[in-house]
Amino acid sequence: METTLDAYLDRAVDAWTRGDERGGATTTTTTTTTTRGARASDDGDDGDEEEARARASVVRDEASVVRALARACAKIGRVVRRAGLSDVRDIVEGKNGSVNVHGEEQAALDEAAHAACVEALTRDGKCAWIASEESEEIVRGNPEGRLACVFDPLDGSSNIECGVGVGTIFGVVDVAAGAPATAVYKRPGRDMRSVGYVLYGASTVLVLSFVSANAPGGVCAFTYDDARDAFVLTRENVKIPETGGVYSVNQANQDKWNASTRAYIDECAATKTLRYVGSMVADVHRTLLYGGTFHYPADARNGGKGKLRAVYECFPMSAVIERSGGMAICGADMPVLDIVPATVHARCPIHLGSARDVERLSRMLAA
Ligand code: FBP
Repeated sequence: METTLDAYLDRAVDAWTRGDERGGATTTTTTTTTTRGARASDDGDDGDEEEARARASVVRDEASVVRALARACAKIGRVVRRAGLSDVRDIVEGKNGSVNVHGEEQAALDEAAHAACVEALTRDGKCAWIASEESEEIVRGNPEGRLACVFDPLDGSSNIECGVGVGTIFGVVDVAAGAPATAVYKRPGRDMRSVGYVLYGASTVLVLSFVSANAPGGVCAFTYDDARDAFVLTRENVKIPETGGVYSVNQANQDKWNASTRAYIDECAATKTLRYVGSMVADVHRTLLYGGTFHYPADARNGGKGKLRAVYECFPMSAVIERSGGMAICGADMPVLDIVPATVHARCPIHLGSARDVERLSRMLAA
């Protein structure tokens, strides 16, 4: 019997409620630990139990957020597969009129994907804050919410017209009751709880690490089944190979990189195969399954920070890769997940992939 995403999340929430995952869990529930932890010492077991119940209820909320995002992504997948057909806009926004096939349609789909995610998360009501690449400001959700969701609604959208894989990238963090919008990003990426992405490619695939590295089945992949309008579990405990024969980078930028980055990529060029789609989700998904590395190095642009956004592109992807046994750095011995961004749209360099390959780069960057 195939396991749907819904059944998987029910199972995961049960495991949390039973406490199966709590032993090694790394997540901090800012809404409870600080306030209740202190009391635990006084009330003994009662305190612990209450805290456990609070954690489990946050995990239930989180399952609801992941379900809402999956519904939005299933909708986005149906539209992306029809990209180019005149009714695309009608499906999503009921608008028709003055867009040409290229740029604007692209813009319309970015906006449409953004709106689909915000609408689903707002209707779900579990998020206090919603941060998107397509919105300058962080959107206020339910002030009672104990979670916040960050996402890039349609990553790689410049590839839609030519039918290359694009995706949605997302991450969830917990926030204390009444916390300001800055609580969403003024913290290390390691605070990310559920992370993942949806690839709209040959098939629509959701890769999910639920709550923490200790989730049932670890990093899982679900394939969208049109007939059942459901994501079906197709891979569990996804582990990135220790090393790989592929490297992925926009080599056209090499004149903008520092010498050690160039030296590493030159070494790859001499010993490995280059694969670069130019859509982060597609390039990272291939790297996760086949091994190797993906890079968007620091370069002279954007104040030396490179191109990709820390909070809703690099953090979720780095967490997926780390939880599958790989590594993600932004400099020598500098894990991406240790960065604390200054703004929600801050950029950061990224080198992720097979541990042995990224370790080699880290040593070269340190030299
Ligand atoms: P968007 O999120 O704005 O689409 O940009 C991100 C992205 O398209 C990534 O998916 C991809 O890895 C990168 O930019 C490609 O950049 P470049 O064209 O400079 O190689």
